[in-house]
Amino acid sequence: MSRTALRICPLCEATCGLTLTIDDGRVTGARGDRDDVFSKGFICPKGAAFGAVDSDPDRLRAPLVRVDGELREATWAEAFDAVAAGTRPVVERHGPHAVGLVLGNPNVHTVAGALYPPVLIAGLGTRSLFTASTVDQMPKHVAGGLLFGDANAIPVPDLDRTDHLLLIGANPLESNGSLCTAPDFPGRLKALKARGGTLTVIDPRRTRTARLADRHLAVRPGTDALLLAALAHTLFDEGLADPGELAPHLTGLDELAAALHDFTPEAVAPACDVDAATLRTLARELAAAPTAAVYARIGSCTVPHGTLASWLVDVLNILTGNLDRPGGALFPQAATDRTPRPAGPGRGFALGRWHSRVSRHPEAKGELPLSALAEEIDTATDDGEPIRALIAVAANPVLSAPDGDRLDKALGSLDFMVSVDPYLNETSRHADVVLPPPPPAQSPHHDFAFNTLAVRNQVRYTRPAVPLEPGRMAETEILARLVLAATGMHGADPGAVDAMVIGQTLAKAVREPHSPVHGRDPEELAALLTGDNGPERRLDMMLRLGPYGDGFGADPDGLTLEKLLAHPHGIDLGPLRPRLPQPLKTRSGKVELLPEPIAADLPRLRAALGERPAGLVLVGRRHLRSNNSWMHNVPALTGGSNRCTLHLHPEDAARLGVRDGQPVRIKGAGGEVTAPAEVTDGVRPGVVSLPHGWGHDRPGTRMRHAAADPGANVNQLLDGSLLDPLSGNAVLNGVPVEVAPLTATVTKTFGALT
Ligand SMILES: Nc1nc2c(c(=O)[nH]1)N[C@H]1C(S)=C(S)[C@@H](COP(=O)(O)OP(=O)(O)OC[C@H]3O[C@@H](n4cnc5c(=O)[nH]c(N)nc54)[C@H](O)[C@@H]3O)O[C@H]1N2
Ligand SMILES: Nc1nc2c(c(=O)[nH]1)N[C@H]1C(S)=C(S)[C@@H](COP(=O)(O)OP(=O)(O)OC[C@H]3O[C@@H](n4cnc5c(=O)[nH]c(N)nc54)[C@H](O)[C@@H]3O)O[C@H]1N2
Ligand code: SF4
Ligand SMILES: [Mo]
Repeated sequence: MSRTALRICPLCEATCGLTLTIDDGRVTGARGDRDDVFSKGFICPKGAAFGAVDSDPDRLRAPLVRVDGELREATWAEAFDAVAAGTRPVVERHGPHAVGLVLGNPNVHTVAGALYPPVLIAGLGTRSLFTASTVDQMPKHVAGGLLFGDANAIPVPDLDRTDHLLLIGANPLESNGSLCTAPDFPGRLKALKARGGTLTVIDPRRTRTARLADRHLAVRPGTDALLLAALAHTLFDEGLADPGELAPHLTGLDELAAALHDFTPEAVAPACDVDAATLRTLARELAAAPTAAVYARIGSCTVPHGTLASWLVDVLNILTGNLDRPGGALFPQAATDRTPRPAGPGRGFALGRWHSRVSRHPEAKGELPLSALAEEIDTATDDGEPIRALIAVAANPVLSAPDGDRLDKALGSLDFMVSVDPYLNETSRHADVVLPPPPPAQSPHHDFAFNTLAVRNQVRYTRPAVPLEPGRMAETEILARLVLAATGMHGADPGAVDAMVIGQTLAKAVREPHSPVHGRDPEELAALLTGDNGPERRLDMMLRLGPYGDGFGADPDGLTLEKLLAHPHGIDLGPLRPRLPQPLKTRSGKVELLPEPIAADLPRLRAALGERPAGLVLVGRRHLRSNNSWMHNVPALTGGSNRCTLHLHPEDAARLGVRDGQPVRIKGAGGEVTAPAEVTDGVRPGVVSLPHGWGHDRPGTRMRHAAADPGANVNQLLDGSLLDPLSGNAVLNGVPVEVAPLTATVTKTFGALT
């Protein structure tokens, strides 16, 4: 019997509502849900392949436990026994920091990943926390932390209302957007142009997004901070800096102007290959547009000056009066956000409260750089223990982080490792216990993370589209049991984790004068929660305490889980609204325009004015039918132009004697890889591009389709030493490489090596 069910797509940040067709408990089709309040029917090829992603035969069906060196299927009870037996002795003998925690990208796409990792981090008390953020957007968090006092205060471009979008280092026509949740991002860009707005794209590649733009500037990789500094300089220089209504909320405007004094368009132009006149024009256009937004993503973050670039993006939005105003860049307000506190000074944001053991990298947002994970495992020092046990949840750092070969060896040397992952892949193959979550159709969905970054305030929740298959365990329960096993409470009821969080949250809420439940009895409130299980009760609690919530009866028209369930296509909460000064948590209670760590990093940017290394530099790229490291196993999403080839410009190809389709050797500080050349003027001269997430040729994995066309791991070209110092973010773009045709002799050497 065929039926349909709604399911929010977890495959990228756009969070489209899907209508799944289900036959005999299997997803046989997916189309866009036209009634979805946010996505209104939009779907992309990945969403359309939801059924194939869901039913991949290589997904693990039962836990695996290593016995006599070999991973074998086990019961859930055996698996959690093994987790407790593997982690507890390490904590007891070597202390909490000897247990490392790696959280990968899909955690922001699951209910489980939102609700349980914070409990695990707190319960373990480990400082050895590494996430995908430090190979991605940590500079945005640090910039938000320093400017606004809150690392999660990330302004989002008001795509649907802006008159002018300056889009930097992002390719939403392939990625569908990031830190800017917008179903049908491409359609929204086209609508911007249709209403007479302008789109400028800054990218060393002429991407599909760039081809849509009114103007495309092929910047030299890694130099966006210089370019943005020149724009900000020009605004001051030409008297165009006008924060307007923001002025009372700002401190440090004069100091900012002085700090940017040297970054004239003329000084910056030779470094970034954008001429001074164009830089001035960009600045004037930003200032002149009725509304404008600067939006920069991964190409501006995964570079040596990632934090400065991210800071300058916000600075430009502020100097043009576009922060916090419709058509500019605003702070979303999600339904599960904490009860908004009254405006006023906050605790501020601190960096470097502790440091990594080996290279003394400062923590940022409680995290250490993923680039440093290998050395934190494989290098002994006098002060403190190396990581001996590792918990990896939805993470494949062997492919996603720099120098996978070193990390691969390091993982092999651990006393114990557990992976929560649906696949036996390059990382999870090292685990002693693999805990496989069910496929997405069997999981509930709510976007705790992406609703805080969405271009429209809205709230949606979908229950599992099909029931759990026999032998499956919900990922929420897997993580709750993992919390218990790793923190010395092995065997307790997993519901105890939710009950504890609910108890603590409500106890705190009733003490807060601004809370709608101030002064009430937490136990009485807990008894009011609805939902089929612990995670649903937690969602109900967050909704009810949140900015649109019913406050447990204080506002009978407010949100509850019950109300949300009655709106299966979601509830629209309106366009983004100005919120300042409420979101500010700096000690001054103002936007601090020139925070001390930023000022201290500016000399490094000034030095970059004179740096222009010779030779080729590498950048990445994404493909619409791919997603980081884990979707190459779905036949429907592979092939065609979705290939791991090295894009290089015809001029470079001619100079190097490389023909289209010929295998080339690419060499970087961390090693070398080979890939077929794809000669294209879609990259600018001097720049080559190789996508990430490939390299599926390691033994002991079980991703058969991916292994048939493994591609090369671009991150093997990195040695992990290049970081943005303020955020610890890896430098993945603008990396120097050498490229040469793969000659017969080299092929032979390679053959011998592999
Ligand atoms: N060179 C280069 N490297 C990059 C990037 C780049 O642009 N260039 N991009 C970086 C970025 S932005 C990111 S976010 C990282 C991503 O890096 P990771 O976080 O390591 O990434 P993924 O490949 O997205 O997936 C991680 C794992 O999650 C598993 N998984 C999938 N669905 C689920 C689920 O529902 N539950 C659980 N528990 N596991 C699941 C997959 O099988 C996979 O093993 O890569 C980074 N690496
Ligand atoms: N189809 C698909 N969608 C995805 C993903 C995926 O792997 N596949 N991954 C998801 C994840 S985890 C993330 S974080 C987002 C990322 O989303 P986006 O930030 O949109 O990522 P990309 O598509 O990699 O676009 C980055 C662009 O930056 C350019 N670039 C590289 N170096 C520089 C530089 O120095 N300066 C400038 N100005 N540009 C530069 C690259 O050429 C590239 O076109 O996408 C998400 N969506
Ligand atoms: S755009 Fe993203 S969320 Fe929408 S269907 Fe495609 S993969 Fe899913
Ligand atoms: Mo990412």
